[in-house]
Amino acid sequence: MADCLFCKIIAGDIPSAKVYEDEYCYAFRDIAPQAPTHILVVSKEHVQNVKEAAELSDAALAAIIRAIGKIAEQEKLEKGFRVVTNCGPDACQSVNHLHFHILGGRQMADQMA
Ligand code: DGP
Repeated sequence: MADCLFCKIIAGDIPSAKVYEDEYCYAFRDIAPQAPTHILVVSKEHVQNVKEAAELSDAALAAIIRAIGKIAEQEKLEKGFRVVTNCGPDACQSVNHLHFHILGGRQMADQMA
């Protein structure tokens, strides 16, 4: 999508610290990390958020979930990690391209929000 920040990152038009890539998704370090490990896993196909994720193929959806597990292993998050996806204004979604935050490397707060 022409005016989408994450589409530009996937295309390599904006630099990013890549940690993983396959046919369906691309993962890179968040520019403003909220934990020692903070990675964004984005679908290569542009959909706005998890509500629109039903438009993706089953293969793409499965690949994204598998990628999260692979990245956690790669990043040695043996003690655990949190996966967050913000959807819409109440959730403070700031980039309207489906992405999952992987947060780890420290004890997460008991409360999620
Ligand atoms: P959300 O608020 O859930 O839509 O998350 C968007 C995230 O994207 C936020 O944690 C900051 C990150 N981000 C925004 N712009 C850039 C960028 O140019 N590069 C990288 N690596 N991350 C970005």
